[in-house]
Amino acid sequence: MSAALFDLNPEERPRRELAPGAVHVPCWLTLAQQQWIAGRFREWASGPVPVRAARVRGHEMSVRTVCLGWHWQPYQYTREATDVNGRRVLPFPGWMADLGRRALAEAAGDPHAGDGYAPDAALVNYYDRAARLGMHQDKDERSAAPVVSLSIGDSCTFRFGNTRDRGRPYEDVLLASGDLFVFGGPSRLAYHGVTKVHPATAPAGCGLGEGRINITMRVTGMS
Ligand code: MD3
Ligand code: FE
Repeated sequence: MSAALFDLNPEERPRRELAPGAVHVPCWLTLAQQQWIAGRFREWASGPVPVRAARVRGHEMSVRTVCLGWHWQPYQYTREATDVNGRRVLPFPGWMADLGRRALAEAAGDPHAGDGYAPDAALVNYYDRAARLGMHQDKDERSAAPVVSLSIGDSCTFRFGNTRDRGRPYEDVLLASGDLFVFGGPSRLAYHGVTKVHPATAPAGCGLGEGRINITMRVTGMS
């Protein structure tokens, strides 16, 4: 029995709260939804601000990112992508805010849990087979509101750590196409990263032939 195939069986990957506020819901998006979102990604990636590798302390990240609503660059949010081509980023889509509210309701098991949630920025990351994301905290937002994460394409090993430092304790979790992850409450400032992309694991029909897309929705607290 293939380990990867076994791991992707929903029975083997139950929904789980890894730590208070950190909820993993495997297989949340349908294949049709994944495919549609992958199509939107191709549009976003072509401009007005193209998908790019951000430079952090002089080093280019291996992950490439395109932003919606607000443009993220280390370590700030701006309306214009002053580190790329100076153009204003695309607006945050209404359908994505709706999806974010449904995600919070799903993660909490409470149909009203997402009612007040108004994400205004999305970082859309593209990983090729060699891309990694080092352990970091997301603390450029001025709001403690949850982050909603959606994955499409190849699966990856996601490392969920603690709020103190990059080291142990941490837990490695498989994130696969269609998975939802919500990080709120005490988990909002946990260190996390992506240690490996698993090539050729994208399910047929997800809209992405190779590589991995991750969308994170955030509330910047900016105006
Ligand atoms: C835990 N992205 O964009 S998503 C990022 O798969 C980022 O592309 C990863 O880390 C990716 O900043 C991980 C899961 C995630 C996102 C935000 C978090 C985990 C988080 C914020 C707080 C704690
Ligand atoms: Fe992050």
